[in-house]
Amino acid sequence: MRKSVWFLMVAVGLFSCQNQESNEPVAVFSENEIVLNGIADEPVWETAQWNAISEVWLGEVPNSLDFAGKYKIAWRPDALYLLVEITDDSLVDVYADKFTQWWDDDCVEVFVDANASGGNHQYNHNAFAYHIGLDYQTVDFGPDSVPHLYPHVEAIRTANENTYTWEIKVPIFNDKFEDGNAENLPEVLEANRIIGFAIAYCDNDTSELRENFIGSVKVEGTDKNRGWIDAEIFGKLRLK
Ligand SMILES: [Ca+2]
Ligand SMILES: [Ca+2]
Ligand SMILES: [Ca+2]
Ligand SMILES: [Ca+2]
Repeated sequence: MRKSVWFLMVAVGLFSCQNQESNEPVAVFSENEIVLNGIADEPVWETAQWNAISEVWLGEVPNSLDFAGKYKIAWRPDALYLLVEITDDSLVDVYADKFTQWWDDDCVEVFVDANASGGNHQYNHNAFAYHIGLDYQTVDFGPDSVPHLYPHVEAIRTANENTYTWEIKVPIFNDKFEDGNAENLPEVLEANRIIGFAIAYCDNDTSELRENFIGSVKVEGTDKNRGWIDAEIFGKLRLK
């Protein structure tokens, strides 16, 4: 085997290893408090790596003006912190009522499974699918099969023309969480913990129903809109 061919094979091998790693995002520890202001003004956002939001779960592959998205993750003992950069040509809030077809308005959707158990979470708190609307109200179904607000998820975004930077705080609650109970406490996070995680964007521009739903993880099979029911499709996030 010629040396140059051998070198090429090693290089391709290294490249695909790196790609595999980027499919399983890593959350970087932040020693500093993270101030939610939609600005990457904390040192941790310089060290955390971008991860893609590019897997089509519903609709067609959007062009980069219609939608583009990427995110970084940091953690502190009290929560995960996300920096999400979304390009979207039109922000729409079709359904003013927060509990009417919230998934058909533009929203960032964050999926977390505290113990990475996977499994069904449609009407239980084995995992959460937080739909964070443009008004920052966060909605998911509860065990009573009706939607609830989850104000423990906090978000703020800034705009630079059609590119929006969201900074989001997601405390991690386990399956003992009770809707309406003020005593729920988030888990205290520690290094090397694994959390089931995915993020997606529901993009609507001019339609009655959302036009695209783009996620961070590849979902096998024809029905890719399974994250709101099945935590099995989430990725595995490691706290570094
Ligand atoms: Ca900030
Ligand atoms: Ca769009
Ligand atoms: Ca779980
Ligand atoms: Ca949109």
